[in-house]
Amino acid sequence: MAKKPKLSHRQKRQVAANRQKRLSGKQQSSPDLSALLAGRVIGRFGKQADVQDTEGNVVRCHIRRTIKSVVCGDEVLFARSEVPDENIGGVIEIVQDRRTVLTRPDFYDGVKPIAANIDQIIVVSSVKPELSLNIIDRYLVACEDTDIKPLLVLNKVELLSDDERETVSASLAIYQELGYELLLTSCKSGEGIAELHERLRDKTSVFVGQSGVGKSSIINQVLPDADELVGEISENSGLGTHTTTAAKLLSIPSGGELIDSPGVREFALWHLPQERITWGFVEFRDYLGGCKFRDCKHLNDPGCIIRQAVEEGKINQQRYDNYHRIIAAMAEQRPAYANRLISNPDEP
Ligand SMILES: Nc1nc2c(ncn2[C@@H]2O[C@H](COP(=O)(O)OP(=O)(O)O)[C@@H](O)[C@H]2O)c(=O)[nH]1
Ligand SMILES: [Mg+2]
Ligand SMILES: [Zn+2]
Repeated sequence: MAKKPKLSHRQKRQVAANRQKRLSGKQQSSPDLSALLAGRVIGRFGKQADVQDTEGNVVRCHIRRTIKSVVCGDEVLFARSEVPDENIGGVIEIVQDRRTVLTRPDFYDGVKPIAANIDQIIVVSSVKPELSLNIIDRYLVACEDTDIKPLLVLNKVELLSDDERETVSASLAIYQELGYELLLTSCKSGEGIAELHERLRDKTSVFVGQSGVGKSSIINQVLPDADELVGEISENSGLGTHTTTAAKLLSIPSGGELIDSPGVREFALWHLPQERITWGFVEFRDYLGGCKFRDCKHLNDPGCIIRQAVEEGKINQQRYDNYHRIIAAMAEQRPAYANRLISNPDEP
């Protein structure tokens, strides 16, 4: 056995001090909490993040290595560098608990956060080329999964005749009956735009929806400096594309904030397990656990009280049909999805 080395007095003191620190749970690098500043992450770039402090100053920060993830919208505590270099002005020390988080599936981690502290998801649809309730249902399921409140926006309504408008309003009434709010807008006539400004005030919002419905046009109306390209079809085309553009948090001049990126707009196209889809249909919740068989598919299974509720008119037939359409589409998509994740493991 090796002979124990003899410690000097100084070394002994050091060991005792280290031990004391370790036992009291203190890390040598623990930040002085009283010196930290509050801020919000408005952008993420590689190993750094831009943080906006309460006075509106933007400080590019390093991220303390012990922090697991920092995304756009995060509320953080950061320390200003004592000697700021020209690029880096501080270090993010603490990420506050997230009120809400938007995630995307990740091959390695299961899910990966992409934006945090969002108050509402603006689900944009349009009447032309066609209105798809199935797509709306899919977005609503994804919103329910995140527990972030959706606002349904139906755009391009100036294209409707009075009769068509009545038909469309009647078919969207299902959602209002379920408690979802609906706003009709037109970027051409300006209808509903003032109300949309009102709905964005004092909140952090994201816009989602299929390509061509008018998201960029609407964003240009609420963020005059955004200079969004209208008619661009590169984004939001689903599983075929993937994009590495990081999310940004933007201040709306009339009040409120927007978190935006092509990745954020692709939200809802991502895969969800079946039980989350079922949970996402709010009107099914009262019946969950009540079917005869625990693994009820709510299809032709005997003793299915969801199907029974549909037959009794308590659950809307179209919603029920869309539920099964979404389940089937997700099942079909699963293998393609896995391939996509394997081929792009480094996506942010
Ligand atoms: N008629 C009409 N067209 C619109 C309206 N809003 C957008 N558009 C058009 O719809 C197309 C797609 O718009 P865009 O904003 O690029 O949609 P995005 O793909 O969702 O970002 C463009 O040709 C726009 O000019 C609207 O309210 N009415
Ligand atoms: Mg666009
Ligand atoms: Zn059932």
